Amino acid sequence: MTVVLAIGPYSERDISGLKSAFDPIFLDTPSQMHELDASERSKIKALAFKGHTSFGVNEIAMLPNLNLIANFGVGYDAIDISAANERNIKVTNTPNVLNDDVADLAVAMLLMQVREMAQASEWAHSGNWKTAGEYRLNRKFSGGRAGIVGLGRIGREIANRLAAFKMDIHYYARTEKETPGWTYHSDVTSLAAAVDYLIVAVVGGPDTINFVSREVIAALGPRSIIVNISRGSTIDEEAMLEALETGKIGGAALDVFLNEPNINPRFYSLPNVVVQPHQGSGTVETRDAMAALQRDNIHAFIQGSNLITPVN
Ligand code: 8YV
Repeated sequence: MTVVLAIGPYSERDISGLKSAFDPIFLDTPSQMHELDASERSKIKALAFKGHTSFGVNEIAMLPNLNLIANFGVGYDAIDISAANERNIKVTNTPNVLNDDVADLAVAMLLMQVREMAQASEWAHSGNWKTAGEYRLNRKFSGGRAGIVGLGRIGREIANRLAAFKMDIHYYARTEKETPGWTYHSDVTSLAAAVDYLIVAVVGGPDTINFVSREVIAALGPRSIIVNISRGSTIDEEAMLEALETGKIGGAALDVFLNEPNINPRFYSLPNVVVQPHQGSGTVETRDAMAALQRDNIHAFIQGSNLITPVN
């Protein structure tokens, strides 16, 4: 029988799905592998991984007979793919099933920011509406200029939604796509200079660290808004914080941060930032679909059939 290890902050639903499929050993974090003795660890063939704690060379070395890492999530930047390749370990992820939710949240956060919905809600909740009058006028959303950084599966869903808001769509991607009416930029700084809203949907990992650099942020104007639903690492966070604090950009709507959940406390006191707790894919329906795809990949591995969504 294939021994499966499950590491990560799994929900009760995920735990019962994994239990009935594989009866795995459960750990909350990779560091808890030290609690298993060497003979237990050597029996583990497949890992059901969830979360954003790094799983690198040292962690892989603790599982000498590991052949599969099935990641719960489309982004697998926590996993060292070169280290996995060295050991011929296959890695899978959960693409596509979360595109709608993540794109929905990106658009909702942008709309929330532009229409000042949190502040306006507070205005009504606090009774100010009755005592102090109407909430201040804000800004028209439809018809703006949107720049998508990364026109992959999720970026395209975001662009499609913003196009329905009659926005002028600009995008950066490694290569130009078949997108009539949308404007391609081969570099992110030129994209930033052309738009009101910069929506970051590029993959995380070593290749995209600070992809939205200080220079890119400087190319945005004082009314611009940055949305990030990818990874905290894709934006120069220090440069963004400075730009937000000094009014060089208008605002940000962020679902992802460096060092989650211990995010930089400077974000807490910024009135021009919408902060979400990395919940892009966080609906019951989508998390169920992600869990099912993770299990299906493990089943395929056990049966010796083709993996459904391999990444290496
Ligand atoms: C997480 C995500 O996977 O899919 C991704 O890349 O960032 C999320 O959906 C989720 O938070 C579980 O860790």
